[in-house]
This record gives sequence, structure tokens and C-alpha cells, in this order.
Amino acid sequence: MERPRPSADNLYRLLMGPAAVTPDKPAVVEADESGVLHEISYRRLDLLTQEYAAVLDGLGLDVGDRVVVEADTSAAAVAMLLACSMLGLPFVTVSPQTPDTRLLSILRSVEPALHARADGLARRELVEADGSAHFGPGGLVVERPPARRVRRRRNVLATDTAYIVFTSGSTGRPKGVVMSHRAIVTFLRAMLEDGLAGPDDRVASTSPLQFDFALFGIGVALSSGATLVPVRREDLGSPRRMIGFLRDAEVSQVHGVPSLWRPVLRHDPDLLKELERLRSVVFAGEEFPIPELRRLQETLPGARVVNGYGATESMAASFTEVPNPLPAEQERLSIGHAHAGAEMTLVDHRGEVVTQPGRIGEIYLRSPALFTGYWNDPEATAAVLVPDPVEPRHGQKVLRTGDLARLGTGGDLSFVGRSDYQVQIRGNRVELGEVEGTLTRLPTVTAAAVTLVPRSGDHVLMAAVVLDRPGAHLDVGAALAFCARELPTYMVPRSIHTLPELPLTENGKVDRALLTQKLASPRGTSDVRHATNA
Ligand code: HFR
Repeated sequence: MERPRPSADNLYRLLMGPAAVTPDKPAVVEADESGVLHEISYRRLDLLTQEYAAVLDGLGLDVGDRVVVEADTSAAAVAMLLACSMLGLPFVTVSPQTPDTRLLSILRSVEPALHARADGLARRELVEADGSAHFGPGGLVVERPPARRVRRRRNVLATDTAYIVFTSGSTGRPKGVVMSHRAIVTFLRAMLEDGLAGPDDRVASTSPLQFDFALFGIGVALSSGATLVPVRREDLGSPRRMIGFLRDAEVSQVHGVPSLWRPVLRHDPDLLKELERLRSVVFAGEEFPIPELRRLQETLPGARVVNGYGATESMAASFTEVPNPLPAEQERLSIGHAHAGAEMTLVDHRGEVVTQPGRIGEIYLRSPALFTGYWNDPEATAAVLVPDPVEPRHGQKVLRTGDLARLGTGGDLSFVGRSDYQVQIRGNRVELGEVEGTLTRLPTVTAAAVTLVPRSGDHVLMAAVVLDRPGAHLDVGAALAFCARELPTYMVPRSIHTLPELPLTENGKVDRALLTQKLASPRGTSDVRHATNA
């Protein structure tokens, strides 16, 4: 049977649209191992995609058969994602630094037809994948072809799965978020309407490919005819190399989690002045600590900072420009209104829609870009794809985000925190984000994380803070006294530990589970100076 045909709403067709209009424009600019920049045009990227698709098609896979793609973001990796999209093969992205145990659990869950890894990556002998291959600028080389199978489908439809991204599993077992072509294409069309990036942008992507923030950068850059500029992992660790790369690649827009900026802000903020072409910084994933946000705005005069809020289950929900300068007393950031193609509604703990400004509720997201469901987990799916609280009778599901926000006077929202970060202390409800916000108002504190640590049968609030310079000092006693003045007693941390950096997850967010472990055994926290609020 001839090759499956992608219908209009297909990720490949959206992202390669510009190839027909500006074939010679650079689609991707990437550094090789010696740091030399190479441009791959839209025409070249499409040719590589077609080449990969021909080899994949020769394997006789069926629409819906999964392909695990193990790579960092690169032109070849993008071509692999597009080739899978063209043939209706859901891609499952994993990063080279994904531990074998996590990769095995993903392979066992999705049972891929093929595990394709970027050239140069070690072949992890994990028997779970049927076929194995490696890919690069020279082509897609199949090492072990997948078993022959019957092709039951010939059309790739909008409702077919484009990709499956596994959540970090911070709250429980990792879940596979299944996104259809219709969902991701609808979302990216809303980004085009909002003008997040334009054809003259050079968009730097800094997240690992297993994080949909990386897929967002690929989608936004290519669908707008812009140029995608992946930042190599080894360049992210050193402020000088990261800033040098962004400057030399003449990047105009940087996508990254807040922790991306912490090292340069702490060790060498003046480097940021070299980024004269930088017009916008889009952050997502968690709150940007206010003191760091202020420092970033001060040192990047020409750039607007955009607070991107949302969950993988809809890719993203809102993009809100951060006011510059940030008002003095502001502690929580606005997540504004949903982007052009969605709407956020707040529902209180009684299930009532919140209409009163100042009130807090859980964010429910109405959108055509919602995920299909969690892979092979109908119960978890039913828990978050729920009847519309405003009008349940029409049967259209909405996403229950698990995030809390406060309703503003103009219907805009300010982020409060995750509902599972609401903890009970001696019967009182504590919003960890509120304690963290108070701690970041202390002089020299640039970031803070508060966690509940089990202690002799009870739980105590403990705080970790990062100071704004390596040599800075925190007067912990004064800090605890400040908290006691600003917060109810039950919200004052039992102790405050100064750390050189906050532990991070693979996606670059604060790793609260690891932090709790570190704080539970003070010996684990190096350079610990703390007083107890006994
Ligand atoms: C998230 C979700 C991807 C691309 C998200 C672009 C954008 C957003 C995404 C990234 C993500 N302020 N808390 C914020 N898919 Br724009 O982090 N997805 S996730 O599924 O891994 O995590 C959760 O992270 C949300 O439910 C929130 O709790 C939190 N979060 N963005 C923000 C945020 C505060 N801007």
C-alpha cells in the first residue's frame, strides 16, 4: 500500500509551510562540536525530513505506531519529528540524559515500533524497543528493523496522535500526555495569531527535547518562518559560554525556565549587556523569583519578558508581558488571560465559578488544544478532563489544571500555586508560594523554596534560599524575625538554609522532592547556616 497521507491539520504541513515560501531562509542554526555555527535552510530541512520519511515508510509501520526519538534539539532531531508527523507515527521524545530506568519505563509503557537515537549517542541495550536506528545529517540508519506488521490505515488524520510527552511524574508515576495533530496545530495557530514570533526572529531553545517547552520553541519558530537556534546543553552550564553563544547567533528571542538565568544573574550579570539583539525572553514552567526577574529586566533593557503559563496537557495557556519595571510591592506574577484560542475559568472549592475579584479558585482551561488523554490511563484522564463547570450539559470537556489563581479586577489572573502545594500545618492551610514570596523580599535573597519536612512524627516548614552573590551573607535570625512580622506564626519556616543553588529536575524546575531530602538531613546541605525558630 502506498505511503500514508497527512491531512491538512498535520504538524509536518504546518511547520514546513514556510519551506514553500522562503526555502532558502535558515530554519535552524546550530553549533557543531567545535562551536562553529551552521545554517540549515527550510529546503534542506524538508529534504532531510523526506529522506527520513522514505526510510521510515520502508519499514511498513502503521499510522499510530510509536517512535521513541532520543536526542537533544537539532536540525536532524527536528527532521525526525517531522518525518514521524508526516507518516502519522507518534513521536515520544526522550533526552540523552534520561536515566535508563526512566527510559525503560517509557519503553514498556508505549511499546514503540522503533527507538531512534541521534548519531553519536551510545546505544542503550534495552530490549524493550522492537526496532532500533540512529539518525543524523547523513541519513536515518536502521540497525534492527521492527517486526513486519499489517498496515490497517492509510490516512493521517487531525485527531491522530502527533506526540506523547511524559510528565516528570513529580506527583506520582510519570504519565504520557497524548497530543493530537489538531491540538498542537490549533495551539500553534493561536501563537501565530498572537504574533509571539515573526519571520525575522531567531528563537533560542534551551529545554531538553523531552520537555514540551522544547517542542514549543520548534513549533513557534518554524510555523512563523523564523529561525530555531538550539542551545547546546554544555553551553547552558557556563554563563560566559551561554551568553557568548546567544550573542554570536544573534538571537532575538530566548525560551527557557527561570533557573536558566540564575547562574549569569548571580555570577556575571554584566554579560547580559552583550545581548543587544535580544527582544524577548519567554519563561515557563514555574514562577520566576521576583528579585531575579527585576535584575533580568534591569540588565536586558531592550527585551520584554513574557510569563508563559500552562501545562503539557494543552502545551500552554497564557502569555503575559511582565510590567517593566515591576511595581515595588508586587509579590505574585500575573498570568493574565488565556491566549487567543483558549479561556481560563476559576472554580472555588465548592465547585462554584469564581466571579468576585480577589477570590481564589482552581484554573479550568477551555481550549480546542487539549490533550487526548494520558497514555493507557483512562482513570487519570477522567480526573483532569472534566465537564465544563460553566455548562456541563454540552459534554465538552475542559482541563482541570490543579493550579490556583486569584481573580483580578479585569478578569486577569495572578498565579497562587499548585493545589498540591497547599499544605496543612496544625490545621491551617499554607500556600508554600506565599512563604517563598515573603522570603524573596529579604535583602540578598534572590530565590527561595519552602518545603514540608517530616520531623519526629510531625511536619515542619523548612526554607532554602539562594543569595544574590557567592560571597553574600544572610542574617538568619533577622530573616526569621522578618517572616514572623510578615506571616502568621504557622507559616514561618522552622529554619532557613542558604544553598549555593536550588536542586533542579531534568526540565530545570526546582526539584522539591530532592530539596526535602536535603533539608531533612542537614548534613546533606553544604554550607548550611541556619537558626531554628524553635
Ligand atoms: C507552568 C505544568 C510549554 C511551552 C508548559 C510553553 C509554555 C508552557 C509550557 C511547560 C510546563 N508560572 N507556574 C508559570 N507545558 Br508558555 O511546565 N508544563 S508541565 O506540565 O511540566 O508543568 C505546571 O507547571 C503548571 O500546572 C504550573 O503548576 C506550573 N507552571 N508555567 C508556569 C507555572 C507558574 N509561568
